[in-house]
Amino acid sequence: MKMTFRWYGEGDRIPLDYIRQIPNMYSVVTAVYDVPVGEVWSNESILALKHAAESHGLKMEVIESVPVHEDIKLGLPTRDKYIDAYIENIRRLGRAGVKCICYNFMPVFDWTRTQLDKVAADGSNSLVYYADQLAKMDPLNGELSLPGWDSSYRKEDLKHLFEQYKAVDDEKLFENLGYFLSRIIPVAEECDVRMAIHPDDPPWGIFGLPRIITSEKNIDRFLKLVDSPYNGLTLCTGSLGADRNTDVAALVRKYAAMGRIHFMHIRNIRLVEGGFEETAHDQNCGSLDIIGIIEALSDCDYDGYVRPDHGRMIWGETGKPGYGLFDRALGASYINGVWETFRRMKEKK
Ligand SMILES: [Mn+2]
Repeated sequence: MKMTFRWYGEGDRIPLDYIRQIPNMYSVVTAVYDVPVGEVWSNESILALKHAAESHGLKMEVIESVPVHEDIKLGLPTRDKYIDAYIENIRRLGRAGVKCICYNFMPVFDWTRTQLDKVAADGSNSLVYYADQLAKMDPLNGELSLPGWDSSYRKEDLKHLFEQYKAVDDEKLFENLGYFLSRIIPVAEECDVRMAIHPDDPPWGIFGLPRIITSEKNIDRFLKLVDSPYNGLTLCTGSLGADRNTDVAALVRKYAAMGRIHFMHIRNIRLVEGGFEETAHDQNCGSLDIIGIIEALSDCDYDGYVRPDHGRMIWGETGKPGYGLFDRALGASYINGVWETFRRMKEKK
C-alpha cells in the first residue's frame, strides 16, 4: 500500500511542507487545473507539478483526474479528437513518471452532495446527501452550484446537454465507455499507466441522467469491456457504500484479488434515512466496515495507491469542502495504523 494525499497544485492552501509531515506519505495525487476539459496538458505544467512534489520528498505517481469530455460520454462524432487529446495526456503523464490515472464517466455532474457544511453534534462539519434536499434542486434554473462540478456551464449550455443526454440510456453509456476504453487502454499498456475509473457518486442516477459505475454487476461488466489489468478501478468506499445493499469489503477483496484495484479512496459515511453523511474515517464513526476493507487489502497484499478521501472540517479549519488538512491527516494515520497492524499479524502467521 502506498499512501497518497490529494494536492490541488500551487493554488492549494495546504502546503506540500505540511503534506510531507504526515507519516508514511509517499505521493501527491494532483492534476493540471488550468486547461479546459478535452485539451492536451502542457509538458511544462505537468513537470512543474512533479518538480514541486519531488522537491518536498514526495512522488507524483497518481493523477486525479484527467477528465473525460462530454462528447466522449455522449458518443458524438467529435469524440475522436477528444480521445486523441486524452491519449496524448496519457503519453505525457507516463513520460513524467505517472503510474495511475483516476477518471470518471459520470454525465455532466461529478460527485454530488446537497449540503457542504452540515454541522455534527461535536461541532465539526461535513458533506451530506439527503434525497429530500436533492428533490428540491433544479439543475436547469441557473442557480444550482455543486462541488466538483464545472459551474462554468451557462444555463443554455446545460439545457442543451440535458437534451443530448435524452438519447443516452445506461446501455448507450456503456457502449460509449467501451469505445473510449478500446482506444485508450492499449496506449495505457504501452505507457505502463494504470487507468482507474472512479465509481459514480452517489451510485445512482441523478436529475434523470444515466449512471453506470454503480454496483458489483456493473463493475464486472465494466472490467470485461477491455479485459486488461490496465483497465482498473479507483475503489471509492464512500461512493459504493452509499448503496446499503453493497458490501464494500467483499468488493475490495474480490477486485484486489483480481489485481484490478489500482487506487483506493478510503472514507466512512453514516447511512441515514434517504441519504448519507460523511464522517471521520474511523470504523466506529460511520456505517462502513473500514477495518474489514483494510483487512481485505492486506490479505491480498495490495501494493497500489491509497488516499484518505474527504474529511470533515475540524479544529476551526476552513477551505475546500472535504479537502481540509486536519481530518484527512487523521484519516491517513488511522488507515496506516490499521494496515500496519494487519501486516504485523500476517508476518507472525
Ligand atoms: Mn472518491
